[in-house]
Amino acid sequence: MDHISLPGEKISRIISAFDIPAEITSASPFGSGHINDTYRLTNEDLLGDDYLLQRINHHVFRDVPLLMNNLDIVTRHLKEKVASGKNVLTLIGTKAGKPYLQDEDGNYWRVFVFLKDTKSYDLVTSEKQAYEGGKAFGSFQALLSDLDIHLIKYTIPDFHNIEFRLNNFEKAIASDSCNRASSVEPEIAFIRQRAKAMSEILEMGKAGFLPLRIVHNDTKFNNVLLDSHDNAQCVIDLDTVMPGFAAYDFGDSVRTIINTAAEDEADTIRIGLNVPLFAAYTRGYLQEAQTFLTQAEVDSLIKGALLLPFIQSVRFLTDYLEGDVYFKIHSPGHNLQRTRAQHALVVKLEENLAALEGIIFETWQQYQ
Ligand code: ADP
Ligand code: GN1
Ligand code: MG
Repeated sequence: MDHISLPGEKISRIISAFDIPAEITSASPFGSGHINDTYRLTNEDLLGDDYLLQRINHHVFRDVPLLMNNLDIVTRHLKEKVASGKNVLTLIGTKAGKPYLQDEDGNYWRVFVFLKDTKSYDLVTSEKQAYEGGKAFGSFQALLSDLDIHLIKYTIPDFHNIEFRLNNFEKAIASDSCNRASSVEPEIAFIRQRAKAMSEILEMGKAGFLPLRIVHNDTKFNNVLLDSHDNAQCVIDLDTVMPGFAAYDFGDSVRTIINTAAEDEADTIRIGLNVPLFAAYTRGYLQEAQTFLTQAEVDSLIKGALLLPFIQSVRFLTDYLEGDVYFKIHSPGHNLQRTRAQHALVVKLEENLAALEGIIFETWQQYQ
């Protein structure tokens, strides 16, 4: 065992509890997710499958058995519908026949087959990548559109509920447990100014104009794997697959695709809009989602594109105010830097909203 941040002996014991049909020679930290801890497990047989070990963050996902049950239902449904079950996450159970392991410290672990020769991008650089990502997330929603929504439970209630997020934000300001509120007054004001306008999707949903669907809820671009030719291979990170609105997924992808800089760019001057990437993503997404989207949902997509960076900024700033307890950070002030980057993106989106909406409608017309 090498490259591990947990003691080797401990991780070896965890790995050996799983029914992995291979000899594992190393476990290395992998990926850039903000929530779970991920390790790539290397197979001694270079031609055989590698595996991916994850410690599920049970402070974020409070009911891991419920989450794993969702995952099982979703992956089974996808495998039944996708030819040969290819391009769907495959879980490896424990030797005791369970889908996850709980260790003596109370941590939850699971293992997937590692999808070799794939890449996940934190930053999108080509129209091909954006188009392929759009197809992957559109087809993901389409494939789940006939699954009984009542089977899928909420792993994090109110995940994209803006009222709930704003309430938590106001509570964090009021308690100001880390004495940080006075140093972020401009960012607080930015959020308060826009709070009301951002509740449109929620209101449309409450009024029954938008159908609840099974959606992914965490469609940032690094949650789709592409192959070496940038063809989409698999949608991953299924922990937040829950009932929600189609516009949430569209908006979260756009948040990461259209931005000319990273989600946490410190130099906000570098944050701009890459409109051709947005157009390519929209083309891929609507190509697949046209089979089930209603006109009201299509009208809501642009609102999702504005809401998701906004709600993300509310969550980052709340976490900053609460002392960085939710998102992994890589430096002090990281959550504030992320907040500012999302605000810069919201401003750019606001300035260009009509043009972006025009692209969505033109693309939609082509598919009618
Ligand atoms: P997090 O919730 O922390 O974002 P993810 O499930 O997204 O966790 O996994 C983190 C990273 O690991 C992904 O961004 C991707 O690069 C990689 N990854 C996840 N699942 C697989 C897989 N089955 N095969 C190959 N790489 C994977
Ligand atoms: C988290 O797990 P990851 O890194 O794919 C978060 C998302 C945020 C994202 C911001 C369960 O996603 O909601 O949009 O960070 N996931 C959870 O980068 O909170
Ligand atoms: Mg992820």
